Amino acid sequence: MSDFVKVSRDGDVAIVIIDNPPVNALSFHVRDPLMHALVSLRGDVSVAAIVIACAGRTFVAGADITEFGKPVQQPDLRALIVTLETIAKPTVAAIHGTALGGGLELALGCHFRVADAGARLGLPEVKLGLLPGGGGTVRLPRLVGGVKALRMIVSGTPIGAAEAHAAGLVDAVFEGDLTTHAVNFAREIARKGGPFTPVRDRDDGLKETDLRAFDAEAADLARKARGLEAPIACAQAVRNAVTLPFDEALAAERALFVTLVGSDQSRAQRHLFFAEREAAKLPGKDTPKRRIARIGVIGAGTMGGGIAMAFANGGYPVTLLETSGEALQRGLGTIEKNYAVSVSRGSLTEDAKRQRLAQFKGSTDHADLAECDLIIEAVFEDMAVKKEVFGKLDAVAKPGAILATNTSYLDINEIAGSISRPQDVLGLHFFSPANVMKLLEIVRAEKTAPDALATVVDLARRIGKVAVVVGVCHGFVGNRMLAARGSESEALLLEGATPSQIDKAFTDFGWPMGPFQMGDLAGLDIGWRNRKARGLTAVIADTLCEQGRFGQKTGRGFYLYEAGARAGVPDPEVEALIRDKAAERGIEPRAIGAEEIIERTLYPMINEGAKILEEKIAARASDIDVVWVNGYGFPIGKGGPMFWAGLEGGARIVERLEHWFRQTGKDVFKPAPLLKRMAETGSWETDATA
Ligand code: T1G
Repeated sequence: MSDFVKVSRDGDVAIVIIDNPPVNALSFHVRDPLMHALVSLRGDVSVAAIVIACAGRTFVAGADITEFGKPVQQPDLRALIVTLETIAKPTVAAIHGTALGGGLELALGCHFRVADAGARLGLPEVKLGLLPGGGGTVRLPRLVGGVKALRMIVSGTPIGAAEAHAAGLVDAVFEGDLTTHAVNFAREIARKGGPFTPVRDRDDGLKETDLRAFDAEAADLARKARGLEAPIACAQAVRNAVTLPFDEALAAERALFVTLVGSDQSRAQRHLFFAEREAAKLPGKDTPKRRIARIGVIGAGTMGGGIAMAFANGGYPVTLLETSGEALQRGLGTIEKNYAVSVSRGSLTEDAKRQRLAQFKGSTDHADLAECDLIIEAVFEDMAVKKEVFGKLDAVAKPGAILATNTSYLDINEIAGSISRPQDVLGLHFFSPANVMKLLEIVRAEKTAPDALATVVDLARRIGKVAVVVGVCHGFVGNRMLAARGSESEALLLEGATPSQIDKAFTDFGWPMGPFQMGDLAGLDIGWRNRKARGLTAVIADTLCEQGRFGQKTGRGFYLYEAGARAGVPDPEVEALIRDKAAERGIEPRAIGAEEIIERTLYPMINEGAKILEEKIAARASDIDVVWVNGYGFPIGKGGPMFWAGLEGGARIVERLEHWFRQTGKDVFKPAPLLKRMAETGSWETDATA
């Protein structure tokens, strides 16, 4: 017996309970006693059937990810499953919560699987840069067929119990006391008598697999892999299951797994898994939270409407305030249209759309915000306007209401200092579209109360956002580093790189799009307005805006957009403009390679990240990675800018920054002390975080 695996009896049925909080990961201290229990029960003639279940909130959620990269301690998961399949008496996995990864693979080692109606089952290893390494790629197709197994394993998306039952992955779905149902199920199966066929010897699913359809689907998925190795390996492993004998396919799976688990991409994705969870942790773990029942949003424009939807989608009633009935109706109309689009795409039911729309209450009277527990303003990005709004909130909001600004840049300490309750003020920086983008920068101002901060961090999780707590500075973490990343864009254009060449260097790196494609998509006028407000210029972008070329929305920006096209094509007029401006400055254009483009854009961005850590604007380097992966599309296979800096090598980054500093004299290339220290130690730890 062990604390992590307990065996009890219900007559002739043995019940093995795994109890390894919080998610019953298959750590060594579970595998070892579990193996002993299975071997003992296998030989126990008084046992007619075996049920494997879990205590706590979920069935096994996978191998223990913290064990990866360390020597494997036997028995490993594969040995457990092999032992399971030597047991002649019926074995039944009783699944509740989420059976994921190694947890589902353990269940596939059983003859039967029964599930609670609310259970979800999946093989999400691809999200860690891996593939199911416990036989999941070879056993799952035998039950659900090759194409469904391919989709489940390459997407990593779990399926519900009903779908799993329909697909043949589970043998029964129950409501209520799952263990009792599982015991009765096992006893009935034993009574009927065997033999009981292990999944490895079943071919129900394989027979129905159409290899041509499979290969077509696999090719399509490969095109979407965007440089990630794991999705390709997953597809190959499932194809092996469909075309090779079991043991050959299993050996091939193992080889692919070993390659992936040692890869930088998987290390990067495992880093991000823990980084996202770390980012949401605050000092003072048990800080009391304020009660949040109703949300107020001021401004029903693009951002305000998206923020309101994000909360309505999370089940919160929202009071949406605008300055006029006409603006309010326009905002509510846009929200309704957005939900209608989701319904037409099949990602939302009509009923859910009605429920969400019912969460909204429109108003043009600030007094209606008095009942709100959290009020977020998404008004014009101007300090005077923000202060005016907060002055009104100070007068109408209930005591203890949290007052949040969605500002991207402005000084939240100044906003907080303009009202009587700075302890209730913080920033909630959503990313557009706010109802879609996962990232939420939570900006802690100097006087923000700890419970207000803890409340919104918890709230972020409840509405499905990835929260990162950041400090006050111009642009916080994401936009401040974005400015550093783009500071050389114009210089690179004037020196001879075309927008397409720069964008291609980015997409080849793994970004979904390059800076000029992104500018055209977001609208060049946004940056133009920001630059003018700060007295800055960007000769090419400013000229384009003066010509009314704002990007996709005007059909012309850095690129030309044929009617309605999403992808732009190079515009000879823009390239001529760049050449003219270069000539005016006596700059002789030259060929500029991708390596130089990356050095003059991403290295300054990492340097700015080092400064952000030195200034304690971010608590951890991994927080910066979480911001960039979830807010700006930094390729997950590179783990975020600060993790990638480790792969690239701090010394190389310092050396190249010093080179460009000598070439240009620009501060953006002057290596930050912490970056130099990281180049020596390999670590981003600062004195404060060490
Ligand atoms: N290993 C170790 N720790 C884990 C873990 C895991 N598999 N899953 C979660 N944790 C920790 C997590 O870090 C957090 O810790 C706490 O548990 C609660 O997690 C061989 C190779 C199950 C849906 O990828 O998707 O099996 O921050 O905050 O929101 O083929 O956890 O409290 O210290 O996420 O309720 C495959 C990963 C592994 C599933 C629950 N399995 N986990 O979500 O809680 S690889 C996965 C999740 C594998 C085999 C392969 C989620 C969850 P802390 P949480 P949650």
